[in-house]
Amino acid sequence: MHIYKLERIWITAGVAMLAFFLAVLATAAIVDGYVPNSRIQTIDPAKISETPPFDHPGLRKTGDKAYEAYYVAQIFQFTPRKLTIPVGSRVTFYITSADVEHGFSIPETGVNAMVTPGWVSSVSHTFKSAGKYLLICNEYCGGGHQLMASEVDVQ
Ligand SMILES: [Cu+2]
Repeated sequence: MHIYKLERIWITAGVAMLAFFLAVLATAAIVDGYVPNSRIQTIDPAKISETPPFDHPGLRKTGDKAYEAYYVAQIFQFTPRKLTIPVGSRVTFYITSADVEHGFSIPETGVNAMVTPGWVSSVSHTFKSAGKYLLICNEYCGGGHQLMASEVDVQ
């Protein structure tokens, strides 16, 4: 089979780039202990109800317009069902799942995390405008997936 010189150059460049990116990923995973950035710690999914702070999910004020929100995702709901915060608040969400893989997304805000049983995911956002933000599960998790929603009310 004949391969033109220019084709060979592009194939070589493509394979070299792929090898380079895989080497960067492997280095980050092995040397830096990289895990997907939303997963910050492990938790026993069977003991969520007795593991602080997830034993009392909800909002905690940590400073002036700074909050931490602890969520438990479970078929087919988020706990808490609703958050109310003032405009301009920065919220760091901590989410874990009690059963299966869920999603945690607030459309048009950049808040988007995968929620895996056994892990705590985290994502932060500053709510600069007032409104009722819909918080949804964006990973198919079963027959009632479309019902799985919560609300962030920014006043
Ligand atoms: Cu779902």
